[in-house]
Amino acid sequence: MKCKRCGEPAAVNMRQHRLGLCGEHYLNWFVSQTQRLIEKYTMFAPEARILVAVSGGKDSLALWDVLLRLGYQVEALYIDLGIGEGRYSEESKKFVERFAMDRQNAHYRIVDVQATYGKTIPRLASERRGRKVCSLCGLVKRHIMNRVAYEGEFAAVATGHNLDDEAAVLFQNVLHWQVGYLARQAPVLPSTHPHLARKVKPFFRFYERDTAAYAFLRRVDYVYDECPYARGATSIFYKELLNQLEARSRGAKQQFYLSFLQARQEEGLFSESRAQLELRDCEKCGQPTTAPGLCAFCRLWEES
Ligand code: Q46
Ligand code: ZN
Ligand code: ZN
Repeated sequence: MKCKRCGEPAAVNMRQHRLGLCGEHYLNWFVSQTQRLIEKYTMFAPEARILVAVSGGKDSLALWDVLLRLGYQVEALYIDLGIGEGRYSEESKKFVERFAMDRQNAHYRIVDVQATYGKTIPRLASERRGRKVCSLCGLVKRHIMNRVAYEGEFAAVATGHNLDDEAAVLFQNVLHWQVGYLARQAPVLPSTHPHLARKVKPFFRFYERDTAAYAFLRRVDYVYDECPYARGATSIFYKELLNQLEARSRGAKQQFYLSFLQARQEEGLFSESRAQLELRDCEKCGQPTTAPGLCAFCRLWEES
């Protein structure tokens, strides 16, 4: 296949778009597509300060790279969860530090969960038998992102979720008919409380292999190992299923997710379930909670 722009051999072939591009034109296309989506979905304004959540993986580092190239005022946040007896988290952190060292203006901050709150995620989970590590981890990460965004007065938190991630979550939510989750699954989540950050996903239209191609062509070095707790996760199984579907029917993954968004936006699917729950301020941290007293995050640490 040849590059559609210049006729040179294509380095990336996006079957879902029937588009092949050489390395140079692919990188330009990827960056301008991201900008187009930021504007189309009014994710954030050109002068806004953005906090990008980075894990050391390809998607979040690629997003940081693209936002810097687009000239946004962006700062990264790495949350050290203390996973893999520190090894996995340490490794991941090194990729974040190396990324920043190679680029001017790549500012970042690190929140070390153990140093800040007293325990690593695996330690916390071992004391909370019956609760899944990933559910505790998600709760802690969300809290920290909201806190840092609030304290640092960032306009939004950007994450590197791609279309494969979003389609797998959608598949899971549909399989269990999780109406509440379906109502809140979107590329832009507005802030509904002063302590709750606006959340945006500028890569939500890219296939995972497209973000991998971008990272490869830009020589972004990232952590290859997965979090040990991700192994065997159902979300990975759902991704494999969707990839099988995609292999049979080109563009199926994209259609599955984008049709959902369209039905949500144009036909008001799940709009009734989006009605706001009454939120109160947590007595300790000020973040919103539906329960009186402490929020789930503060309760977690009070109990431990
Ligand atoms: S980091 Fe945390 Fe993930 Fe690891 S423990 Fe689970 S949620 S898998 S994105
Ligand atoms: Zn070209
Ligand atoms: Zn709280």
